[in-house]
Amino acid sequence: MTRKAAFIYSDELSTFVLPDSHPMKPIRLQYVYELLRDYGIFDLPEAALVEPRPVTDDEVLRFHKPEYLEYVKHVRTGDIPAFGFGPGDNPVSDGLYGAMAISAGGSVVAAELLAAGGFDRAFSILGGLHHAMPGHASGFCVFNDPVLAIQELLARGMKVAYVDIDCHHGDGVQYAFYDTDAVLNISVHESGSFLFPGTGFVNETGTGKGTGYSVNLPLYMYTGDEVYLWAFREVVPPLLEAFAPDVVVTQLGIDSHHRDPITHLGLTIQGFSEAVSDLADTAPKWLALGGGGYDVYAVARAWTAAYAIMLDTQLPDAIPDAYTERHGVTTLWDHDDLSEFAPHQKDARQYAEKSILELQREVFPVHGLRSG
Ligand code: OKP
Ligand code: ZN
Repeated sequence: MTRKAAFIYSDELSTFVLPDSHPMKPIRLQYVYELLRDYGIFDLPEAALVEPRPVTDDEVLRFHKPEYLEYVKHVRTGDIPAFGFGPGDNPVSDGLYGAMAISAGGSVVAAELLAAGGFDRAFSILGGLHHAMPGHASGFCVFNDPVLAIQELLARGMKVAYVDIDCHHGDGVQYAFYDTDAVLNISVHESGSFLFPGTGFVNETGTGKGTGYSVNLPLYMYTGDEVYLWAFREVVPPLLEAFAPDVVVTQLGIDSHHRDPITHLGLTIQGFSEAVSDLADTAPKWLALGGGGYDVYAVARAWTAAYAIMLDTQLPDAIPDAYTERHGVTTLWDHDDLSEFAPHQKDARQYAEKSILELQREVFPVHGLRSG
């Protein structure tokens, strides 16, 4: 059965300006849209392009502090930085609020479409800003749209699981739901021992009635497809099946790609897509968000592949000529030589195995699963 899948997109965020030295390249979003368009995917009857709207103050205030919202709304280039802003990861600029309001609004629109019933699947590549905290910006993230989208779904009576496969730990989302069993929150990421934000260890399992509802699967540097998919499959599908959500919210950061300039995992577009297909299989309704990804063509190819999975359609490996002429990329899948990662896979497997065993011991029993 093919199901209607919304794609939420506007140019407004792609043209947001950050310093050239900043790893986040907003133009990557336009490259995703163009690749999907050139593949002709929006011509499929199940595909629907939907415009985002700015998030409202009330929606933002479900998670963020009023004084933080006021600051973000009025800040201008050259103002005194506060609330986590400053030179480096989170610079302030004119146009910051407008862009961030669209980013977060896209995710809330996606939640509304799923709750309203016309769509089973929705993808907002504008969002996935999982590090934002109630009162401060962090790691390129201003408004925590995954939290705002989850809040919207909860408010409409849906049972929600969140799965974050960005290379970085989804610390802001974990913070939001750390003490509740209303949301199952799973993050698979490069270990905080090697990467920002330095959290997301296996022993962070939640508190009070939330114990066992925050799940972290940290991985060793250089972890490649095979070890990644083995670890992912040991942990994610069993927990999702046991929790039995109405809707799965996924953060699909592709900074786990072997070419990503700021991280160290060794995934390919194929490996990423297999994990995404598994998520599709376990999600009755599916709200997908973007996230990290600092190799712009890895982003374009990965999120094109992800939207094709949402539509249950296959794309040819050869990228349409018009796109290749403009951008130089030729294939959807990776065909790179990954031999430099091979010597590390033994360590990667051992590291993952330790995480898996600990999760099976500490978290699985909470969900009625065998303790390994
Ligand atoms: C955002 B997302 C030290 C460098 C930290 C922040 C990386 C944010 C990644 N100041 N850089 O999860 O892809
Ligand atoms: Zn990331």
